[in-house]
Amino acid sequence: RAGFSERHARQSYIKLDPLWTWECTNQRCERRTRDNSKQTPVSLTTCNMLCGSTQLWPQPSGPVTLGTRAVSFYHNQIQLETSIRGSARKLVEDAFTIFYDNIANMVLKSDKSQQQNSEIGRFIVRVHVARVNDVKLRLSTDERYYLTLRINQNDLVANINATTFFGARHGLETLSQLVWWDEFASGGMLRVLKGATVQDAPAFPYRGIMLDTSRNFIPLENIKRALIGMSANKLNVFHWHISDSQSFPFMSPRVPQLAKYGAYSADMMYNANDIKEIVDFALVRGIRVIIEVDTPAHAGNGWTWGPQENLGELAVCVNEQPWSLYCGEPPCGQLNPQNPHIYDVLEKLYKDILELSNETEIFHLGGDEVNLECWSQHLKWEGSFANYTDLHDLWGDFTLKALKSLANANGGRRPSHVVVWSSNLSKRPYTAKYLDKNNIVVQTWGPSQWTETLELLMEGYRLIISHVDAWYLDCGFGRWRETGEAACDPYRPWQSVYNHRPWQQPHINKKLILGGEACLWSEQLDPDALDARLWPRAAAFAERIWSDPQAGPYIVSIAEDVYTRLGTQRDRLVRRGLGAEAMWPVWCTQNPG
Ligand code: CP6
Repeated sequence: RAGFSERHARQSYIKLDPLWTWECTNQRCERRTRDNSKQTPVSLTTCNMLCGSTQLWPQPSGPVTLGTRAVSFYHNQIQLETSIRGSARKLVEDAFTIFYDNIANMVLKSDKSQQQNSEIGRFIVRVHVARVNDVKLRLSTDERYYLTLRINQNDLVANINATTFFGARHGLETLSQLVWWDEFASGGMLRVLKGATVQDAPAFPYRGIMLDTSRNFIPLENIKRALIGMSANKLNVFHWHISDSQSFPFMSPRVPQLAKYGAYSADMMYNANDIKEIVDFALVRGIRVIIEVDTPAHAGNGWTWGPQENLGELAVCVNEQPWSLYCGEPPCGQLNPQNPHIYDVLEKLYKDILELSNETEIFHLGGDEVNLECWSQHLKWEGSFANYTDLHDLWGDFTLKALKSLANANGGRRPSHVVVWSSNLSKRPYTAKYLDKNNIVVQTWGPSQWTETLELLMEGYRLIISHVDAWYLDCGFGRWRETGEAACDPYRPWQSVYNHRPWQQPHINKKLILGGEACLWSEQLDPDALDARLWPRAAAFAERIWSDPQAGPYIVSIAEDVYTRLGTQRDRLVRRGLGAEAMWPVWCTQNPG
């Protein structure tokens, strides 16, 4: 769709004066007033594309060469050519269809029609994938791709070479960024650079977005939009924080009681088919889905029943007051380790999660913000429970038993990467007792100044980094936790997200950092706000985690090209139907009226 400003400029009855055009000088586009009678206006996008300044986002990590000449074409000239077989075949075809539709939509959603002639015969997209049966995304998956674009006879030929489907899909994403809709080329025309080579590979294997669907329910349609945005930014993990103390929307086939008692309503639930739909939707977009049922804390509504009445409910201190004594956030609730039935329930639940997400390499156990006061006041300190002098050991024992349930659910083996949120249990002396660094991965979320990240690296733990002061996209860190007031304070702008480079510290073993995750908690987020809360900030995160570009030679630490490229990427997200936030006034990038 045309930008707001373009549409309105056209509709206004007053002739706008002066009219701008964009001119390339020293690989930089500058706005000039246009001599209305003589010059054809040039849009900012066209200027940028032909100015030798790449408009790729995220910036590829390998060498890039881009031509500064383009050809015009029609979308129906694009065709896929691939000889690959195996399971990757259908995925490549589906990913190509998504690529094709994105380009077709640039034309179909514009209120201008194509008027120029095509300058090429065919636009051939050749995709080569070496490992055609490697269609499961793993941490070791080779996501590299090599893209070339050149004219051959009368045809434009794009070659995408990759080891796996996942790399090929990234290549298509990059290719789509060499194409643009030129509003002003005699009416409107698709254009594509005539020559390019791009070598690219991610800096980190784990590039995640976490979305909380418990505090406020997020419908499938909106989750899919988040996945669309992720795929456009080469993010590859959707961490689905599917439950919390407020609601339990996951309709687990083996334990339906949890959603029956815990969902906000029958409409606000995810059933098995819904989850499969999301997992399939994610896979063609190069994304794996990791479902987290947070325990033992952050579990309340949904757990207020017990299969054996005499053992009590599955959770304690649910809705207990005053909440600040018993949990991090109202309403309270924490699993009841004196009801041994919780471990059967967890095993069934874990089995459903493993099956539905089709994900057995990484499993998220939750484990954050356990409140020992809640247990201390609500459990009976008799029998074997009388032996606990430090309740961290009760927490640790719970964790080991939950891990046993997980192993049982997974055919007797603990998944190779079990993620837990950082907490007091991920500190010494509990780490050595309860968290085996060979298969436990810690997701650190404390402020970046805290030493937890460094200490865990020193102990040899593998990490996923989600520092609250940089990569939390919600409003949760601010005043409301202290005062109960709703406020988005401090709001982390995209620049803070982008500038965070927690691995730029001396004496750390960077290999232990599997990657990072931008987290979006939903206390103050519902489907209507989701797109804008995510984009373009999650795109800024994506470039940091994909290619980790160096800080530029500018006084401010963000180079000018980052602004231009992210602005272009933001426009692409809007064109794909996402409600991404504006980055600056229209004035800064206004096209000829
Ligand atoms: N919910 C859960 C939350 C938070 C966490 N876990 C959270 C804590 C502090 C801030 C934001 C969010 N809302 N389950 C911590 C991992 Cl500032």
